[in-house]
Amino acid sequence: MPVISRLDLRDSTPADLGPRALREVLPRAEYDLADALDAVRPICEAVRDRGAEALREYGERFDGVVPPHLRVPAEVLAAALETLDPEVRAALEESIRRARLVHADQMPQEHTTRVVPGGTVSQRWIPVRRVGLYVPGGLAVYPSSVVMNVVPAQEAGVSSLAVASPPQRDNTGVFAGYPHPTVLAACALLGVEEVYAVGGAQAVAMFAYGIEVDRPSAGGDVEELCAPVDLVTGPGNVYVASAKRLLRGVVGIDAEAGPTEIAILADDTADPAHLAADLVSQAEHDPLAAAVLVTDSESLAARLEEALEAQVAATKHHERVTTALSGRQSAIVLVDDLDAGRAVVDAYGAEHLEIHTRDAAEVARRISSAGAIFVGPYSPVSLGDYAAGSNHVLPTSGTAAFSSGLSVHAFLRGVQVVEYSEEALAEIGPRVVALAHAEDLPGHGDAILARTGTEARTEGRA
Ligand code: HSO
Ligand code: ZN
Repeated sequence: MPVISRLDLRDSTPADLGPRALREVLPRAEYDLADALDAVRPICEAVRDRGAEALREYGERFDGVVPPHLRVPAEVLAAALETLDPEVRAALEESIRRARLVHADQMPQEHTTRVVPGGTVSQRWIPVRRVGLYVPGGLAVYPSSVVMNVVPAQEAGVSSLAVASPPQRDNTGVFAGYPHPTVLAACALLGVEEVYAVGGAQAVAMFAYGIEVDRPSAGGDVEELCAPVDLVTGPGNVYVASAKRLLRGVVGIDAEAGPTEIAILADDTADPAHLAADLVSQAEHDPLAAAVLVTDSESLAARLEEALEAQVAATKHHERVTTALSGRQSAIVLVDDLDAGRAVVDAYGAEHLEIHTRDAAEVARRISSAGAIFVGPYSPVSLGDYAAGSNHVLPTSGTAAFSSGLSVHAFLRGVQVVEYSEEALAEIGPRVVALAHAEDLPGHGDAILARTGTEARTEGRA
């Protein structure tokens, strides 16, 4: 079986097909939440109704361990930081520093528009009050996701912030029954003190409903209580995504992340060894991960296949990688030219898109749909995963067509502040009254007239 399949779109005209039709022929992971939604509904209800007791039961059932305390004690967070490998600590610190630079620069300006003399509309940005950040811990552990969720929230000015991550059954010593020590250390480095040993759908439910039921735990010294949050962010598996869909409305939800995706648009100048390494790098996340190369070069396609054969055989998680690359969600897509290639990657709307072409920056400027774009030979996705300064929580499954990666904007609400003087209101008054009557809402007009001195005109009044 070939390591990755081919899809030949040469002699077709992708740009004329239109994005919808094109998306139908392009490979993508089947991602159906229906079954998971049924599984997740009773879990969310149990957490709502039975609180901490249900969370402990699910810890045992799904994570194979009951946390000693649902809220990780401060001394455990401190121990995680103390025992963190210095090299990993230095790397996390640099990742945090770069992410702070980028996310601080994203902060929108407050401004006031003087619409007329005496009439202004100001734009204010107010941080969400309390957020819950989910950090997965399944096939891999994700301290980098702690950074990518916490930094934009902090830079946006969120004042109350909690992290949840599944307890790890293999933890030992003081960490037994808690999330992975590196995840805890990342929380400690960022100054996050409220961390829960809760994973999966039940973590989203805990954030949505809050946990008020308390039972003195073994030591009796930790208060197990999580106040409900206003917004939940962070990636997760299909159960986490289902819980988000179910609880959207009870709580704000930033996105339902699906399996990770990398698409590469390349011409014959690309280095196949680099491309193969980048496809493998994202395929190692998940057997459902998608890896797609779009190219106009038959020779590059052939050289990439060779490079992939060699790299897949040598990579640590080769089973996962093989499944992901040979799955129907991954392919080498051959097109006639780069214009056709651009139409294909735009229609696909990948979570990550790398550009390896002549004039890569110019090609990148013309891309209209991708979660994040990585330009040229020295900007691989794995740089962005850890330390480019960009965020790695990005839209998947084609949702880049209408949504964005995580940034400070997810944690801010824009509020318009309207202030008109008496004169400015009097000047526009007749126009408002005319529109109010056109909509048969004369009371709206009266609210203006009551102020501008003119008699109220509500019809049908004596
Ligand atoms: N590529 C993942 C993020 C990640 N990679 C975390 C390594 N660690 C989704 O963007
Ligand atoms: Zn990654």
